[in-house]
Amino acid sequence: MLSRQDRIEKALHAMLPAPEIAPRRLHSAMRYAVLGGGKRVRPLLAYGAGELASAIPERIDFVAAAVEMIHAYSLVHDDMPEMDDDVLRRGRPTVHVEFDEATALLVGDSLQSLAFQMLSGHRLADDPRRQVEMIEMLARASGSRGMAGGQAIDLESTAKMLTVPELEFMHIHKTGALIRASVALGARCGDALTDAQLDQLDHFSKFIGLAFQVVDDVLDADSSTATLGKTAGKDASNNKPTYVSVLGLERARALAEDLRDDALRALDCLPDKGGHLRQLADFIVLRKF
Ligand code: GRG
Repeated sequence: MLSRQDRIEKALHAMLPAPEIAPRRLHSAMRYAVLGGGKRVRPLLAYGAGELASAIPERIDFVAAAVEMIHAYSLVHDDMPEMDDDVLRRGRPTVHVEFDEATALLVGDSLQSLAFQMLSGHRLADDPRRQVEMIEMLARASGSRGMAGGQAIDLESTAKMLTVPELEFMHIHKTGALIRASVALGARCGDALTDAQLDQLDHFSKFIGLAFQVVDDVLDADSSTATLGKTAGKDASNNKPTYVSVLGLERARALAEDLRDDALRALDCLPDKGGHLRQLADFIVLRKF
């Protein structure tokens, strides 16, 4: 049996257009953006939630690949000079550096479309209404009321001192919405969970999404470019408000632990106490990159 990590690599490989298919440069750049490493946190969350719901693994593959495609698109656009202006991602030159800016824009656009093609072109749920609901969930999580909206708030926040609730609002959208959708969509590939259990999973994903961002801020402040595979210290050099700039390093670390504990508590009433999601919660908080 393939590990979850192998499953997602294989699925992404198969779902991305082959580099020999025209337009070859765009397809090569899409593969470069998606297949070049990455922790695959969002797909792993989708598998973890899908397993709890006794979903058919082939169904979860499409959801896991779709959320990773949306994530990869966001990274490609975020790295462009108009946004974060970065040259290093996943230990390699960013897409606009390796290819060019116009290609990077098109990579993001095409990955977003491909994600929705994966969710709409394959059977993911027995009830078609549930599948439409799932597609809508990903659309909301990615758009102006979700990730893209969070990015807009982030851009407006440069050089501002935010309060903790304001920071939280930004990150619930920018990072949290896609993490929440990854769990929710994975869980909806199966039907073994009650509505109350789905609600508990949603609590888990909200806590773990915020914990993910707090840890990201800590690592940016406290780790090296070589370890992270992306430019360290970017938040401070871009004058961005972060959990570290607002709370300080130690309190930010403690907050990440508290959020992890809240997330784990939310899993207690789920089958196998949340199974693989418990390990993922630890990985998200203890990770070094
Ligand atoms: C451009 C619409 C648009 C949105 C961009 C998510 C995002 C919004 C920007 C990424 C910038 C950033 C560093 C956000 C902080 C948290 C985050 C998403 C980190 C990167 O995700 P990881 O650590 O990356 O899961 P890998 O490479 O492991 O997949």
